[in-house]
Amino acid sequence: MHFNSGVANKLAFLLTDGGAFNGQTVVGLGITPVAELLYEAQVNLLVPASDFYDLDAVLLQAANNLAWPPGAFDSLQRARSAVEITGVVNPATLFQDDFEGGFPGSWQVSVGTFWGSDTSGVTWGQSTYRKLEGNASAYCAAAGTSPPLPGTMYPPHMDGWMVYGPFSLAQAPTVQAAWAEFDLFLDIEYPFDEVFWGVSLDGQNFDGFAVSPGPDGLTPGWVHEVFNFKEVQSTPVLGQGQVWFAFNFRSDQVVEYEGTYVDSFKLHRSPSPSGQVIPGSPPSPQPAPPPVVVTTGRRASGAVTLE
Ligand SMILES: [Ca+2]
Ligand SMILES: [Ca+2]
Repeated sequence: MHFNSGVANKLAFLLTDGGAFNGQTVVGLGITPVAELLYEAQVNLLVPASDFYDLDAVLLQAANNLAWPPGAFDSLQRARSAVEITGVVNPATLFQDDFEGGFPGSWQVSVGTFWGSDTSGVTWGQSTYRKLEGNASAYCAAAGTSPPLPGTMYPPHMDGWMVYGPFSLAQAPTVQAAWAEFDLFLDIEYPFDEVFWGVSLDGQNFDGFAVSPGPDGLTPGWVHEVFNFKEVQSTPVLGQGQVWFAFNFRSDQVVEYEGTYVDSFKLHRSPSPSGQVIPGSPPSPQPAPPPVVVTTGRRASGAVTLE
C-alpha cells in the first residue's frame, strides 16, 4: 500500500482538523471518522496495486459504506475539492468484460512489429488456466502462432496487443473523470519483460504505464488496478469522441515465465452520460492493424511497481 503523496496527507489533515486550503473551507471531523474512512478505503476497497488516484474512486464509497451523515460528506467533498481529486460522482460503466464469452469479442487482438521478423507471433487470447472470477480470463500468450500450453511459459520476442475502441468520452454532460479498472496476475521476467496499459486518441499511439513488478516479476496473486486517465497528462482523453484503450505484453529474447492474465475489466466515466450509453464500437470483423508505437516516457520497465 502506498499513498505516496503528501496530497493524501493533506486530505487527511483537512478532514481531521478542518481548515481553509485552495479555496475550500473544510469543517474538521476529528481523528476517529477520518481514520475509519482511510481504513475502509485502504483495507476494504484498495489493494496493493492502487495508487493515489485510486482514492478518487473509493473515498465516497468508503464514506457510504460507513454511513457517513450529510455534514461529514460535505467535509469530504470540500477536502477532495481542496486537494483536486474530485470528479467521481454518479459514475457509469461504459464497457466491461469478464472474458467469459467468445474472445476477442469487442477487443482487437494483434501482433505488433517491435521484434520485426523475430516476432513470436503469439498474442492475447482467452484462458481458463487462471481467472479471478468465472471460468476464464485474458492471457497474454493464448493465441496467434503456436501459443504455449496453458500454465507453461510465454515465448520470447512477444509483442501482443489487445485493444478496445474507439469509445466516446465526449457525450454530455462533460466528463469529469474516466478510468479503467481491472485485475492482473503477473509472473514475468523483471525488469526485461513487461505488460503495458494505456490510452490513445488514434488507436496507434498509446500512452500509459509499463509494468514489470520488482523484485521478482510476481504479483501476490491477483491485484486490482485502477488506471485513472488523468494520470496520462500528455494524452488528454477526457472530452474526446474517439478514445482507445490497450494492453500490450512484450518479452525480450531470453528468460520467460508464465505471463500476464487480465480479468474483470471495466471502463468507467463520471458523471454518467445523459441518455443512452453507447459502449464503443462493435467488434471489427477484420484483423486490426498492429499498434506499434508507445509514446510515453514511462515506458521504461519498472516505471510503475506493483507492490
Ligand atoms: Ca473471468
Ligand atoms: Ca524475457
